Amino acid sequence: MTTDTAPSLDRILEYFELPFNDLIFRAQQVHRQHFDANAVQHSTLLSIKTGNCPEDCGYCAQSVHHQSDALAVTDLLSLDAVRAAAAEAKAGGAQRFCMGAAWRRPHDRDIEKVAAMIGAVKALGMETCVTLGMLEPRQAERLAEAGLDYYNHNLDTSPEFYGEVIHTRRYEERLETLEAVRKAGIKVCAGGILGLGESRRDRARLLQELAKLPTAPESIPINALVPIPGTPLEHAPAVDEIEFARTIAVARLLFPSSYLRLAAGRERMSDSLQALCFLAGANSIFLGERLLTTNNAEPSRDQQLFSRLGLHPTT
Ligand code: SAM
Ligand code: DTB
Ligand code: SF4
Repeated sequence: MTTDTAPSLDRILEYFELPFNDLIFRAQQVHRQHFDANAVQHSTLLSIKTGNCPEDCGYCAQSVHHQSDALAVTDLLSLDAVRAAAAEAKAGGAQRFCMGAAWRRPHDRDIEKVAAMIGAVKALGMETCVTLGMLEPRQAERLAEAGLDYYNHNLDTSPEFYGEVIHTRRYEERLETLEAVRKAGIKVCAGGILGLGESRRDRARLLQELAKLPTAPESIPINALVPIPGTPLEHAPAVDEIEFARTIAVARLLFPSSYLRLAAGRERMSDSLQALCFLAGANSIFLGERLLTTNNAEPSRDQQLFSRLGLHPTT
């Protein structure tokens, strides 16, 4: 989808307002035209540098501005530690290994260390993704040279609601990093979080902003807020489950050939809600015990769920 053909906000809201059965049916039709409807892509996350982040994202355990007691702050992990975690993730069935660092923007010396990690993970035969905060164009080019497959950088919410949640950077800066990543030839992973206290209109605007990118992100994570004690959003109410599934279905209609990841928040979701999200067009998840600082859905529970639903990993 290009900027010229990006749907209007009214059109997106019309999708949201469709009778639920019609919306899910349409999303499922589009999904089947572009994907094996029973295949789910598996990624595993590792926090390679945890905590002490100067940004103040209201949802995040890792900001220096919040007091999340349970957080185990670390420096950048060693290459050996990353290689071992990636090998374990591969043995657990992950196709892609995603490494996250709590930086506002990396130093060039960090980029060199992460480039070595990318090389080590690729040598295991896995796809790589990193999320390191804002990037300069030359840093994106260096990561591309190292063989990086995906860069994750989320818009998180609508431009209008953004300032309610994050005060230390601008929406435009997120868009600039996405542009640098795209220009460097790295695939884009960009999505958002539901449950920040945003309205349906904000959810529609987030999807519209993603659709306005010159090329649609290949991967779109939809996170459900994991409320973290000590953060400003610790008491934010969960999004209604039907609204959550609607958002996935609308995303499927707008991004027919992108992978839609049911990302953070699955630990608190019922199996039925996850099944509904797969029906609505979600076809990617994080697999493994941990996300970055919080627990993921239990691997054994995931196995049972996939078996009950007849889902198999993407080949
Ligand atoms: N520091 C980098 C950045 O923000 O771009 C990379 C890591 S950051 C933790 C990656 C993404 O995780 C955020 O953009 C946000 O969408 C998601 N995230 C962080 N904390 C979350 C939470 N408590 N619940 C759900 N998603 C969360
Ligand atoms: C994304 O959209 N979700 C992941 C990944 N990109 C880096 C992060 C989820 C973090 C959940 C909260 C935590 O574990 O700290
Ligand atoms: Fe830092 Fe990323 Fe957390 Fe924001 S989401 S506080 S940038 S680690």
